[in-house]
Amino acid sequence: MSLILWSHPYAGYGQKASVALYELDLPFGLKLVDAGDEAVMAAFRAVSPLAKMPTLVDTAAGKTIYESSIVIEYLDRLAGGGRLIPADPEAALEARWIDRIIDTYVGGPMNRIVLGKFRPEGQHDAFGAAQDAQVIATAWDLLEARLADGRTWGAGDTFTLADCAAAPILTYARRLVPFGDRPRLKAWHGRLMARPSFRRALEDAAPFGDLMPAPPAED
Ligand SMILES: N[C@@H](CCC(=O)N[C@@H](CS)C(=O)NCC(=O)O)C(=O)O
Repeated sequence: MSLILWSHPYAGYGQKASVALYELDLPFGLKLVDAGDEAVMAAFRAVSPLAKMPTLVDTAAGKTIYESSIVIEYLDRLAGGGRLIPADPEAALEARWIDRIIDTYVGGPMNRIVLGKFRPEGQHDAFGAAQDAQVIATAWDLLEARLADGRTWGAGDTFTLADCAAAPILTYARRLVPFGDRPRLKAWHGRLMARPSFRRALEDAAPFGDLMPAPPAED
């Protein structure tokens, strides 16, 4: 097996890569990133100096790929191209744009809010967390408006990079900032939840329990 994914099944960005692997039907081996195991973490840092999941190693090509979006670009090309990154340049631009919005204005602030919850007593940053929540709410508005053209998936009528990003990140982030009265966003997320590739990623995560320091989404 030439593809090795350094990840944790519960990690949102890790799921983003595994959704892509499942969509493209590419076999891979998981190297479990266990933050509590110093030997594993030392090995992970040797492969990936920033120690960010996912990190993909293609042993056949002798390549290590960092950053989930770049991992997906690489995997799509490996699988023949034109699926998760559409062949049409305009459609590809839209997929990358949605992916950037989700990564920068949902996933980034979400991870800061979550990490903030694990800070020691007296070290919390309520002002920063409120600002991050506002950024996520603005991203929800942007996505709701973008979905107004009736598209089925994040960037059009086929499942792309945009959906690989959205499936896990929306699932976690809506627990911090509810979708509220944004029916198109809610309906898109419903379709993502039913997608077999994401269901597999959720099944991979299930044995680890619910590690998210926020109540389940109610809206
Ligand atoms: N922009 C990065 C974000 C990756 C990221 O933040 N991954 C999280 C897991 S969801 C992580 O590795 N966290 C561990 C840490 O920051 O120490 C990507 O797209 O790959």
